[in-house]
Amino acid sequence: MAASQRVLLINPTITSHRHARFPLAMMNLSAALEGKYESTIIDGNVDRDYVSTALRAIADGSVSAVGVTVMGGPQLRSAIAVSKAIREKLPTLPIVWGGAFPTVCPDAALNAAYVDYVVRAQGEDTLVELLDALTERGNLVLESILGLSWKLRREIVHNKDRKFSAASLDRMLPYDKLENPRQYLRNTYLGRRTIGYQAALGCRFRCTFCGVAKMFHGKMALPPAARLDQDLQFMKDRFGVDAIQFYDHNFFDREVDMVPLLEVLAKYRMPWWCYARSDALVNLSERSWALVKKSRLRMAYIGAESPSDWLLHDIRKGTSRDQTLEAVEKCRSHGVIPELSFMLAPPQDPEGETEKTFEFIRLIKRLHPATEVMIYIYTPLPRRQDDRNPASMRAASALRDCDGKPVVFPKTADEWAEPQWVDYWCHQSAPWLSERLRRRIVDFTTVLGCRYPTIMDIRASAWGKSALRALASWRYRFQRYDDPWELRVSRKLIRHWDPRVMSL
Ligand code: B12
Ligand code: SF4
Repeated sequence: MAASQRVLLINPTITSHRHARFPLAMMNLSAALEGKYESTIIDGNVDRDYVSTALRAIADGSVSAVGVTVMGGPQLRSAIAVSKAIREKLPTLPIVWGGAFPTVCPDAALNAAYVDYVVRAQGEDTLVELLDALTERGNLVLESILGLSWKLRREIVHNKDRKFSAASLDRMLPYDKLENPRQYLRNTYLGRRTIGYQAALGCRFRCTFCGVAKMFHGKMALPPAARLDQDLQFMKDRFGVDAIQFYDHNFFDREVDMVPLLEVLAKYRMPWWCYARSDALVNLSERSWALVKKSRLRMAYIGAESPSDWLLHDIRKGTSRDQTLEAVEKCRSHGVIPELSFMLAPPQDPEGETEKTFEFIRLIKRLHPATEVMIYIYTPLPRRQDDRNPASMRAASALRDCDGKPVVFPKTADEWAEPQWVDYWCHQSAPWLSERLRRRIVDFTTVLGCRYPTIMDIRASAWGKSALRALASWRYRFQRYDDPWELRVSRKLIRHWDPRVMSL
């Protein structure tokens, strides 16, 4: 592959144009390729005909490899569609998958005729080395590329993991590679021109259920304050950005390291949103809370997960029920909206834990009604086929479906794209969830969402939200959640959003 040849980087459709944010994975990869390989980005969130665009781009033979970013769930389907189309048109063109799905399920990804290489976890260095090996630049051979999974005569080979790297914190993102970067700025409840941005990399925790832990293995790096300052100034001057959604896996790290970043944010005073842990917020000093307030943090997404300390311990979350309550109180007293996410119906006691969580949510709503609540089903990550760790093997073999049969996870990308597994990946369903319980959770979520319409939905009118609230109040008060058909209909009429699917 000559330097003039191109790598096509594709972000398959995952959300509507209205909710599209910068395709950060592709932008980071493109920045890493700079000076070594040319790259073109196709974003299926803004280009709804991205498959045809990709086929046109490869037609003249100048593209030497295609990189596709893949999150499990709906994006897997779009990734399959574009990869199949490319394979059909140019069967010898190498197709590389990377991102959350292939990192967790490299075997399933490679068990597809339209995927040649899987890059696990951080992709920058692995992709460059893979391209070097494919073009026979230097002496690199596939066996030596860390973080790569590939096929050797139909056998899947997983090379060793690559070590965590903070190198991308030194690179500016190539906004000019995108067609009209301004189309990614969104009117949200945070601001008129909200941007999706990642400051820090990774997370130092290793919660067993979380894909981030599989990607970073407990490693994390914060950007220098000067870098954050430079980026915010750039985004403000260039795009007129007035609000930020931080896509950092976990924004609040050790307080001493956070203070310089909070000082930068306090300088810009743009409303912001981020992921946070309850223990970090609870332990923050009053001085730092003052900075948080000054910087205009509007909402913090906190993985509360469960009110049961045994489950929090089981999933190695490292936080407790009391810390969740304390974090809610801290947020309330400092003018920050806590957005709590919960994982219902764990396989150990789906019904009991679900009812307990409903009660806990009701308690929190009494303490701080503005708290936002995100309800998911607990869906543990599938075990990698070569993972022989006794604890993960035990946990996997303990999973049973509603009929008591062992849960068998899909072995191919196509199987993962089937509706029940898309739902699994999106935390909407699980094999041990009975239809009755699934219905009850959906009904509770509907009643709760109507009784307390989300502030993130700026499309529904104020009167529409008030009507929903009034309509849902008796059901919520008397806990009559079953079959709230009138709320379902009203919700549709009012065109109320589901932030779990859309993001802000
Ligand atoms: C933004 C985002 C979204 C957006 C999508 C973007 C948009 N609005 O335009 C939306 C809101 C639609 C979304 C949806 C979902 N998301 Co999401 N999302 C994220 C988030 C916050 C940021 C992703 C990002 O841009 N990261 C920054 C880039 C630079 O990192 P990256 O993507 O990991 O890329 C690096 C590597 O993975 C690799 N790489 C990635 N792609 C490729 C491709 C190639 C070729 C190579 C070589 C390498 C490579 O190299 C990159 C640079 O190092 C992440 C959390 C996070 N901070 O990553 C969750 C996250 C990826 N989402 C996740 C999930 C589960 C989902 C959902 C499937 C379910 C859910 N309920 O959240 C839904 C699907 C909903 C639906 N449509 O029905 C999980 C994945 C976990 C897992 N088990 O795999 C994450 C990690 C959140 C979490 N902590 O659980 N999401
Ligand atoms: S703290 Fe959050 S991001 Fe980090 S491993 Fe746990 S759940 Fe994942």
